[in-house]
Amino acid sequence: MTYTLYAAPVSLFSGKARAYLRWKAVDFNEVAPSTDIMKTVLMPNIGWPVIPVLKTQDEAFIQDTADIIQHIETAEDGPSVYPAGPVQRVVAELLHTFADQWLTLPAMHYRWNYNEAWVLEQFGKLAAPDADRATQIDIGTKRGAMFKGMVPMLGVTPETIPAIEASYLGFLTDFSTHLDQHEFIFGGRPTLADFALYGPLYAHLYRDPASGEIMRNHAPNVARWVERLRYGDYGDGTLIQDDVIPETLLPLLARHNVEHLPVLSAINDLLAAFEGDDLPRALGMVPFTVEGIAGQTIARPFSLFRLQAALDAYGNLDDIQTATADSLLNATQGEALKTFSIAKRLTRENYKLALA
Ligand SMILES: N[C@@H](CCC(=O)N[C@@H](CS)C(=O)NCC(=O)O)C(=O)O
Repeated sequence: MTYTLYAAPVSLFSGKARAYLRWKAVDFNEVAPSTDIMKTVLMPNIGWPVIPVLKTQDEAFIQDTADIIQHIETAEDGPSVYPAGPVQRVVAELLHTFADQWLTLPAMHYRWNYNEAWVLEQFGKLAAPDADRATQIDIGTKRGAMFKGMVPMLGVTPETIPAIEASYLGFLTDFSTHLDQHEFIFGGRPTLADFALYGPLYAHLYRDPASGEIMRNHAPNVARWVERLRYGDYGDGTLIQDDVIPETLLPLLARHNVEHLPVLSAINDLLAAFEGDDLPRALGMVPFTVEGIAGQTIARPFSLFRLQAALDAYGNLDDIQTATADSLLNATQGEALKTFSIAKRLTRENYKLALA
């Protein structure tokens, strides 16, 4: 008996889940979310159209990549995806937040502003695998409209595009410098942060043809890291010991703290003011600044749910570990994280974000 992963090559979070399951050597079949699968499996069991979804041997359905990972970590043998060091765990969860909730800006920008025709056809092939090409493009255009519509909501506009591109290329340079010295985020095998980063860096920024060319030209090292995860070249297995954080990760953390932390803080203010029981997917718009250029981005309370995992890991540190984490935060413009408190504790209920 195997697991079933409802997922698609074109989907960001599918890439994250698939790469993790492969590394974990879990036996699974991947099923594409055709219109029929959406109607007969995903909608009845999850309640809204989303991938990836994991079905277990007991016919239980799991949605949200963090929940899928956590479930498999408990249910299956093998090395842990979570780094052993408690401070490393904080860093992993921060990079998880950065990858899932902030690198989606360049991911969506490059997909929709450099690869639109290609991606619409991909959407069509998924929805109607047996239809002719013209029909697929037509269906794909309809299916893709929602995702395309998200691009300006994320804050990708003619004014912000040069800054988003400059920041992404800066990120690629920083990550490349890290990969000059380490095969993965914490050394000789992938951990949570690698799979999280693989989400945006695979489907949208490597596999979409025009994006892949940019990555290979600007940061061939990062393209090779994508390929290591894609083809199962997992390194010698030795992680960096003694809870050491490689210096080369500091620029990645700093980019998160400078660009995304003020956004998280503004979303937290909206969450504090929110009254009601059912959390909407967005609480309005909040300002951001990237490379000196200001924009507005959608205030997703889900982003705080990822941050909550990082803050929980930080809260679990003992005094000595807290001092280490604090000097790391001081060195990466992350001081605000030391006292950050999520306005209302968040959880997942019925495959949705909810107030705990
Ligand atoms: N937090 C979710 C995100 C899943 C997600 O956003 N999936 C996209 C495809 S990559 C989707 O199906 N989105 C539909 C929607 O957001 O309405 C996870 O980690 O699984």
